Amino acid sequence: AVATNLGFPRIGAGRELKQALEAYWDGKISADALLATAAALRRRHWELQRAAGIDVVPVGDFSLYDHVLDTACMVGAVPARYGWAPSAEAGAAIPPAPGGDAAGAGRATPAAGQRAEAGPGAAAAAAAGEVPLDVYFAMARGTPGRGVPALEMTKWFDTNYHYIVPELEPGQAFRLASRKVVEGFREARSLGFEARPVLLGPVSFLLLAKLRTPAGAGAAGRAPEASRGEAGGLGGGAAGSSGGEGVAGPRLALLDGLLPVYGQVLRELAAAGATWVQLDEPFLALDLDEPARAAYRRAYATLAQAAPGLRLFLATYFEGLRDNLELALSLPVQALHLDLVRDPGQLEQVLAAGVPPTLHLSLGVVDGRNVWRADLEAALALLERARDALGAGRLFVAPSCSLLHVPIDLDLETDLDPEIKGWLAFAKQKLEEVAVLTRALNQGRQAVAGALEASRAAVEARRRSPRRTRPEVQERLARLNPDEARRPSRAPQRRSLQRERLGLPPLPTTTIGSFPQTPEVRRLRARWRHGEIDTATYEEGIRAEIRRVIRLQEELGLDVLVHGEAERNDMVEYFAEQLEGFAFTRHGWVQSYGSRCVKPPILYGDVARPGPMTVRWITYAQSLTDRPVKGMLTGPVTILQWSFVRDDQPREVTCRQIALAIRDEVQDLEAAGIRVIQIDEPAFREAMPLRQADRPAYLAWATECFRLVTGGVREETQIHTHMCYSEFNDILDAIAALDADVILIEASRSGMELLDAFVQHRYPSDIGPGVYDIHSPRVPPVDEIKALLRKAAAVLDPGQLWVNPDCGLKTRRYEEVEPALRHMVQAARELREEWAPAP
Ligand code: THG
Ligand code: ZN
Repeated sequence: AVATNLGFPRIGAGRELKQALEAYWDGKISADALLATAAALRRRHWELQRAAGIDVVPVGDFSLYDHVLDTACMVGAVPARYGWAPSAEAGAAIPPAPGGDAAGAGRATPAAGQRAEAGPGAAAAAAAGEVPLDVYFAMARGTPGRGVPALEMTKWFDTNYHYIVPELEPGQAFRLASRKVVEGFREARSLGFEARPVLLGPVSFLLLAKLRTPAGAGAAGRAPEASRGEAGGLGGGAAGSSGGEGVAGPRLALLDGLLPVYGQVLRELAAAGATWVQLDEPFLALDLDEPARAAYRRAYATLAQAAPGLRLFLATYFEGLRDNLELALSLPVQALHLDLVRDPGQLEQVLAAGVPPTLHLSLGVVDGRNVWRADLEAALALLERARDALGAGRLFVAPSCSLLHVPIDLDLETDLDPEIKGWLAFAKQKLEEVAVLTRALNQGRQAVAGALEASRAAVEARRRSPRRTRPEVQERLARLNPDEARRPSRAPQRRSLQRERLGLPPLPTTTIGSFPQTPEVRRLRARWRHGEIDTATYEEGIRAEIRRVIRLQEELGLDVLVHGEAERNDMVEYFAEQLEGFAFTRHGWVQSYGSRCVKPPILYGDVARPGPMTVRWITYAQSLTDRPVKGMLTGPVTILQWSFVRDDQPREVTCRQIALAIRDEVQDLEAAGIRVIQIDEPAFREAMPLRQADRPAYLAWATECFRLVTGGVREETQIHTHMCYSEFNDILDAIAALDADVILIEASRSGMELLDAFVQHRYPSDIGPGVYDIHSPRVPPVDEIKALLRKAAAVLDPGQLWVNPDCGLKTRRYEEVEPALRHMVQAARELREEWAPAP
């Protein structure tokens, strides 16, 4: 058996890539310096993987921004607005692209930089016609100065990683326009590594892309930075959607044009000496219809012929093959990777179905999505079963998926509680586990007896640890009564009661919760964290900020105020830090998008709330004004989804525990006189299972958890929720079942089209469709806001409508926020006049 890895984190243990990228974007370092940092990281990461005992390392998994964007560049799918003019001629003999003024091109390409690192060989001519570095970044981030919007961005399956959504057009022509993976392979080879190039497979590439349709407007998805104008006229779905004909058909029609480019890449890789190529096809483990299955057959029949002698390693992950098992086993590839963490049972199914004699299996037995140390005994049982059936010579041992989604090295966590640290493994440790398992297969268990014993002891220690369990939490869960997750009446009945109590006008105005985090606020928190100022000084600083934010909102004339969240960093981290059952890392960064990272908390035990978390700040804010101030909380599903969670009990049990803790906070806020409480669930949609069949069960427990949070409040207490990053069409019944009084959503970017679903489902509660896009610094004119509200009022009852921005204001500056909110309030006032019933 061969120890292998499907992909490694890119950002660097010290976030070196983040720093280099941001310095480059700021004009502080050259392209060469950025590319040198990237090359140094690749080399360091290959060395780390080899030292951990990995026989075959991945290449091409590295990216300066995102691997889906890399793939779009590889196949020359660069939308015209980036000013990169592909030549009419096809193939390699293309003259250098003129660059075009949208992108300020002319600097080195990523491939050129890697080439420099890889030494001589490919000459400058090979760079001809390749996508330049600044075109690449323009696609990722837009060009704010010139107003060229970025490509959209959306979640990579059910992870917290965001990919850049390729934008294709009907009849899209493809041609080889980046040799990053070929150059990467040469680079690894020249450094002495046995490497397997990794490509995003052609079918998944098309299913992840959007098709620009000639007619129609509006675009879903998002791009949280830089300027985005109207992405306009895009249709189609992205990760997580089915490959249904209605949606995916037009994209899959591009397959025949795409395959020759993949074929060319495979031939160039073979010529460079590659023996295996990994093709990632996560969609092969999702719901597929017949046209999508046919696309898989066609694609792999073609690719199998493209480079005779080159062996194809087809990687599935994030789900089991289930009904696609026969299809997967029938494709003409030489290895098939299975995610045995998500679906351990599929090994037996595959063995029962009959593994073709020429097929290798790659068994993903070490969890690439979570941070727990593996149970080597259990993993080995699966591996030995496969070895006994197929022979060790036909096996790869691997993590379940790319390690992109976990931090790099547990050894750096010197402050972590040693007991909890003993339960964990990050990327490096996971690869060591893969190596141990491979040795056990090849040389027998006795060859790794020490490691197996250590694993057994760690598993046992975690199982036995009193740190994991809190009897009072478990008893409370066991005693839960369905009535606790229910308000006595439904939202429409509560509406007038609440509006009267709160003294709200029609079209009430509010914000999502956060106000700009100024450098002063960030510095205040940092100085307190580092012990440079005492708690009293810190708290007075936060109170001063709250005073400022409340005054500003009163002056602007907003109806429901917020305290501004100056005391919070990341919302999930903020709540997790105040709950029992979570641990935190110092260096456990995971890439979220581009240079941006998150440091997910590690939820290891039963969750409890030792005391109130937000009451102090909210009641202080409420003491400053007569207008209602909202209590701001993060919902249980989002805390669950954005943390590393325990794997020793179902997610829904963990989620209920979090819900009970937040419920207690809601009760305390209400008891302290807070009349409006908002429970944010931005991750509600993305936590949904990838397979259709699993969704109803998820939606049932997720809505129950939300209602568990809010179910204890009085009729007159108004519950708000906010969701972003969401398409609501397929989950509207669940959203209605949340029984919130007000839902504040992102809708401006789609020109209120997103409301159609709420209309069709006769959504019963109030809706605040965001009236301007906070992800852009642009200040929306009053008339534009009024036009959006008119659109909303044309389809909804105006008495249902709220007026608010589409997301929190944390990342914006007051220079933009103040005039934007002023316009928003003005728009609401003018429409109230206009719509007031005639006297
Ligand atoms: N919190 C968490 N997960 C998230 C989001 C969040 N996932 C989805 C979405 N929001 C991701 N968006 C971002 C936006 C900004 C940053 C990261 C993810 C970001 N990170 C800082 C950086 O990389 O410089 C680090 C932040 C820090 O110092 O804590 O800017 O809101 N959990
Ligand atoms: Zn939001």
